[in-house]
Amino acid sequence: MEAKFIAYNKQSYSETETIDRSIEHLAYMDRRRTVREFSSRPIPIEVLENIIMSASTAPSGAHKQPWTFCIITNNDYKTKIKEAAEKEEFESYNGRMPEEWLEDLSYLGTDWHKPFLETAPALIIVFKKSYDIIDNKKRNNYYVTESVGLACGFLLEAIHYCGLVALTHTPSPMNFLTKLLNRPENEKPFLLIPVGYPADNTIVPDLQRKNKNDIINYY
Ligand code: IYR
Repeated sequence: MEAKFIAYNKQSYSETETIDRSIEHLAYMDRRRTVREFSSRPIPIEVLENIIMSASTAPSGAHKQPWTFCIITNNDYKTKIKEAAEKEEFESYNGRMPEEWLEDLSYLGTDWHKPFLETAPALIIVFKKSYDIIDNKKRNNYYVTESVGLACGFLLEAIHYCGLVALTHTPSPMNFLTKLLNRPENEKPFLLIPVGYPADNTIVPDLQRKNKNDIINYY
């Protein structure tokens, strides 16, 4: 394919403005928390579409955009997903997860019950596509996990920007979603993200984030 280039639409800030923006953005991002209790207040479909389109602005290997998003607002689907996820999670919490893993999770208070899969007004299920099918031919995608991970990061930021909250849920194994949602063979479930407004008086674990010295190395 022949490359076509256009002018980059840049934004210019002075050094002080850049510093101020970085401080503001850090404070804003630091307010994001994973939330497990949702209000049932519905989210306008336009909002769900826009946050997904924000996610889809993420960079991807060879710009293949190897992702699909399913929006679940239908109660029957939510119930089916909850039942299937809890069945897997029950097995995970009762034998599949090693002792160390359970110990690492104990302070978060998670267990196999997943009520948020029904209470959240919307579930966004992210699928990764290891290949595309174009004119009946398989076309490879690249750095699929990295690309879809980046898109999910963008999605979480968009959710936060809208004053909504989310939970990055990882029922394991997740292949029940492929069947339930009748997804094609080239799509694999990646993350299940309930999205909504936080329930009144929601509490979150009192976590500390790592500090600069723990995560940054200077050379
Ligand atoms: N998938 C399970 C277990 C779980 C695993 C990790 I790592 C977490 O940070 C939280 C939960 C669940 O969703 O409960």
